[in-house]
Amino acid sequence: MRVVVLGADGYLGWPTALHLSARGHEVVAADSLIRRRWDVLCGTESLVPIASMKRRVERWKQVSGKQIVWEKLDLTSLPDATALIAQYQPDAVVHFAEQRSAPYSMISGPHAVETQVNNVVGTLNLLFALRESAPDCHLVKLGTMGEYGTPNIDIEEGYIEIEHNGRKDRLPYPKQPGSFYHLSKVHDSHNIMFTCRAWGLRATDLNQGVVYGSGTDETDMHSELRTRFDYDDIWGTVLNRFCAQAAVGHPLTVYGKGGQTRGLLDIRDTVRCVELAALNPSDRGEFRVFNQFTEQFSVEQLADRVRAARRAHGLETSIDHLPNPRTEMETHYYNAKHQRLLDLGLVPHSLQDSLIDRVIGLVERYKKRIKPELFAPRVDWRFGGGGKIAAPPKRSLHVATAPSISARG
Ligand code: NAD
Ligand code: USQ
Repeated sequence: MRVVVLGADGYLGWPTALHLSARGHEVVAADSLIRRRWDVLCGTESLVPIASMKRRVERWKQVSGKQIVWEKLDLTSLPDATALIAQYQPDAVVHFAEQRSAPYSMISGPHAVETQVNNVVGTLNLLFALRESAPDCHLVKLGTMGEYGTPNIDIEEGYIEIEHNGRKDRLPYPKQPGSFYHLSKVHDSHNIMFTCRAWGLRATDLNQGVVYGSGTDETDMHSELRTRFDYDDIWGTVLNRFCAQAAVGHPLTVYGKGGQTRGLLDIRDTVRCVELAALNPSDRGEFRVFNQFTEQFSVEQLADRVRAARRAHGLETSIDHLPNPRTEMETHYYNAKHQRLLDLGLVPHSLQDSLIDRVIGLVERYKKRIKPELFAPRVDWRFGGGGKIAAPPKRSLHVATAPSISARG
């Protein structure tokens, strides 16, 4: 396949680009590099030093003999999105390119607006670019399990059969997202579903759970191929944060009671799931949803797993229950289906102590770069970021002048 990977400079986009290239697909990697600027604004930084995209693709060519084409591009520019799709005519587009932090989206009004404009406008531009230049291309879009929230019934994969007043239908599963970021994914899902119905596009929404792990076989091949590792309060995901905290002897920061339950997966499964989805495209006009996670854990269970892995080496780790900065249920029912990727052949990695040891080992190597002040949460769902994190810079949206109605006939 020829695959365009959008968001290819990110934690998941870069390993996915490498994985697809290693498996013989033609890869075009695109990113605006905005995440590196968001890090500066938040006072955060990948724990593992990451090479520039130019350097990464050069190193990959040298290590593997394979070429990845690199394009710097902001998806919020409609002309740029259109030109990219028209130039490469991809079989599949894998879309990771969004502001993906829930805490970032809850800092202030401008951060919420920036998140939703970046994500919703970027995805809309991509949909128009696909309609214009590659209507047969399969869009593989990264959504999130957080679109569903934590309902008191089983979570299905995208759709639910409902019987109401004696009539039945298969309808989109109800959405109860927990942040302005998670809401942006819901808005994307609706826009994509609509364009499948209205224009006959084909798309798969991968409602992914929380990812953990420090890399993949390909990122481990050379220090300049490593992907980012976030451990801070804004970008760090829960298990990676707990591993970083354990590595430096900091108490694990469980928010509230810790009964919050989420679907999780190993980063090595993310890259495989994306490839499986791309290799098995949906039909024209079909909006398909896969729940992309492999196991579910409560936050407390994750903390216990990290503590047990340390104890196996004779090391004690303490757990702090901090007041929860988020508005979320701390004890609740959670049972989410995740069968469809298994049906396509996913052989999942379950969470093992050896993986926790590996992540902690990586953190220990870069432990001098840890800023312990980034372990405590700075953003509160009710009161925002208290003005301590810089406001996003003003960005203009490069929306092309629309052709006149008469010109389009
Ligand atoms: P990341 O922040 O590491 O990477 C996202 C990349 O997208 C960054 O390199 C950024 O520069 C780029 N980007 C953002 N907006 C862009 C735009 N308008 N134009 C071009 N590039 C842009 O995030 P990640 O952890 O790799 O997540 C990738 C995707 O997967 C996101 O959509 C996220 O919502 C989804 N996801 C992530 C997780 C997780 O645990 N990391 C879980 C579920 C879903
Ligand atoms: N949590 C703690 N302590 C911490 C960090 C988090 O208890 O130090 C808790 C949170 O309160 C939450 C859970 O752990 O209940 C998960 O938090 P997270 O920061 O790991 O994940 P989240 O904010 O949901 O976002 C991450 C990614 C996002 C992706 C999402 C998948 O940043 O891009 O969409 O995971 S999901 O959670 O399934 O929606």
